Amino acid sequence: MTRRLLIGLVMVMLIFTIVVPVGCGQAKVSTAVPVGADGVQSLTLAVTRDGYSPSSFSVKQGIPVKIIFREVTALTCGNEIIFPGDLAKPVLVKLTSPDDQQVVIFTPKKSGVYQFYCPCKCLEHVGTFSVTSS
Ligand SMILES: [Cu+2]
Repeated sequence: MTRRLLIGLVMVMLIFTIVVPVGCGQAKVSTAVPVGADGVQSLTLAVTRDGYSPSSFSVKQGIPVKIIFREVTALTCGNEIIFPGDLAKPVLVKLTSPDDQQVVIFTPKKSGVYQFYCPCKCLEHVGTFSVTSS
């Protein structure tokens, strides 16, 4: 009886050590933006009730990036986004209606991790993207 219980416990622990880290890792995996036929890395960045979608993505250095910013639902502060732009001076982009779309185009020159956020930098409106060389 005790031995069975012990084996059961070990099994449960094994499942947790295997499954839990994988689950956490998947949540943090950022969307790799593919290079389109036009030679541009295009990504639609939407504001949803839960925040930015995707909230994290990665692009390649030296290749133009086109961000199409839109919102899925009418929101409070989520309609404005501050984007690093050309990574030298941040740009503020503002959606005026739920149907509005704004485009930000820049070419990442330096690898690293950058943030984009709403003007009040509230918890759900902070995202990151990484610029990778190669
Ligand atoms: Cu916000």
